[in-house]
Amino acid sequence: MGYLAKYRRKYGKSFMAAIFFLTIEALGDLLQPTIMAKIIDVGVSGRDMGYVLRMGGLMLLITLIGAVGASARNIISSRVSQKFGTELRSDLFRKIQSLSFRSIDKFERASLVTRLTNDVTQVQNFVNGLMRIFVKAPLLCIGSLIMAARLEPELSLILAVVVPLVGLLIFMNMRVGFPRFLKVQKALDQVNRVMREYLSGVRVVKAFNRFNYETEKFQEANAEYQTRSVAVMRAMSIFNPAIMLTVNLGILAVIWLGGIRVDQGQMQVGSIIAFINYMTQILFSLMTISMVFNMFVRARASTARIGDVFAEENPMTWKEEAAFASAEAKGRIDFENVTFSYEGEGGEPVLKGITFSCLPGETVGLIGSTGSGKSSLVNLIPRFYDADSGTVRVNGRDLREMDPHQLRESMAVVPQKTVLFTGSIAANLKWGKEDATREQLERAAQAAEAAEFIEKLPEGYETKLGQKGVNLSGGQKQRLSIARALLREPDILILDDCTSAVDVETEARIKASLKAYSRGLTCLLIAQRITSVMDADKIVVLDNGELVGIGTHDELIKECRVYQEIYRSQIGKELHADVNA
Ligand code: DUT
Ligand code: MG
Repeated sequence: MGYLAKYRRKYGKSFMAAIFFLTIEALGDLLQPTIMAKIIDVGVSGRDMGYVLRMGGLMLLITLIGAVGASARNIISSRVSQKFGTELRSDLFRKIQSLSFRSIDKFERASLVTRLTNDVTQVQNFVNGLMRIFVKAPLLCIGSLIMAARLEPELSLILAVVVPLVGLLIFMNMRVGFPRFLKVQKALDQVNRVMREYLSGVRVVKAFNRFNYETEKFQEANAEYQTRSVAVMRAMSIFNPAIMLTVNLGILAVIWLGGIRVDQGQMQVGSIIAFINYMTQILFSLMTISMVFNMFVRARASTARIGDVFAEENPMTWKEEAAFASAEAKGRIDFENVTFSYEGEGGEPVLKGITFSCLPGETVGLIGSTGSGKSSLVNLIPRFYDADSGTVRVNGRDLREMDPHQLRESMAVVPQKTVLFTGSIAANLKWGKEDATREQLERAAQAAEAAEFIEKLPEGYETKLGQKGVNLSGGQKQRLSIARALLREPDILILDDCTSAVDVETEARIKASLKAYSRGLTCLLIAQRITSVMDADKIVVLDNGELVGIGTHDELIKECRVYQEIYRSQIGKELHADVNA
């Protein structure tokens, strides 16, 4: 995982410090049984109270040093893992922000959230665990083996049988457990996915009374999760008792053989106790190792998922030089034989050979049936996506040479789907211009026909939106989002069907004030209603990704079949409505 190298470099030293203290702690643990054996064998059996006290003191001292080591290691490992997790999370967040729309489409938003939260936490926990127990376990295991062998070389023969046997059992445990464990992870992902889908569509679910269907879907996923978990537990269930049995048989053998040797005067009782202590320490560390391996499997899956995001390259390039728009080209947009598909070159094109221009100061209407590619077309202008072939020019410059960041400074987009953020109305508007004054806010709100309803709200511009705040109607939100765009004082304004929830008169007023608000503004206006675009300087008609007509209303109504159809269907209906009224 290449991206982890940075953190390895940064936290390597602290990590080693934690390992150092961990070693002290482990050494303390290793010495204890031997000292105890001495106390029993020399002190107690020799009735030497002074020796017992001296060795007891030593034992206390070692315990103290071990405790200090443990505390230091605890402090370091918590700090390092927390810092590492926080940094990884914010790096990932920054990376996600830099992703192109194509990449975001690819990952699916919800999964990016899981990567940012759950996956980072898994890796963080693993790093923490690594510093706490992982290194300690092999240390204790090998150390205990050596100490035990030094203490009683003959009894170590039992270890030579028991330890490989336990090792084998643990290995088999992991072999059986891993694949099943991965399946549990997958099932859990599925439970999360169903839940996410339900929550994001909860209104629709309730509206269509699909509650039972959703519940069933959830129960299915949940049951699958249960089955998988039970399968793991069942497969694993024989191993722990088997390990315990093996070790206990080993202890039995130690006591039995040790007893014989004590009888023969070749060995002392304390050594047997110490030996058994070492044996349980070995067992304990082997079990810890297997536990950490479990954590490792999870962390590895998470690391890979995070790595996928970091590996995602933004293929957009640009030239560094400052973009100077010549005065006469400022606000100009040109499409030249543009073809575009969401899958990238070779995919099903949603725009085919589009050629047209918006001159500075023009208002260009964009109309066409739903799915005809209107939004896709305007998405190319702020470089949300790059065209597969053909050229898009803004201010007379090829977009492929322009820094998207700089490009977007000079334009404002009102997206089809209104997005407002938690916070006050004023804060939301200021997205358009951070340092906007109150007058500027009011002027933009006025132009977007939003001022009136904002002033009626109890707290006016300071009214909080979103969670715990007020909820606005669809049309009110649309007008706020127009005001936000206007505040930017852009050269190019793109309105993607953003008056769909506003009544016809209000829409007409908004359109009238747009021109007055900002002179020389190039405006691209997408609409479903033909009345919204009828008075534009130029109307572009899209049909199924192709440009099928361009011109003024009068020209199109004569020549363009698609335009005629839209006109007939909409205006016809409205006349009909008038008659009924
Ligand atoms: N499309 C995608 N991926 C997207 C967005 C759209 O594949 O992220 C497809 C769906 C459709 C085509 O592109 O077949 C054109 O969609 P677009 O949103 O551009 O259509 P529209 O003219 O804006 O439709 P509407 O009036 O419903 O907004
Ligand atoms: Mg659209």
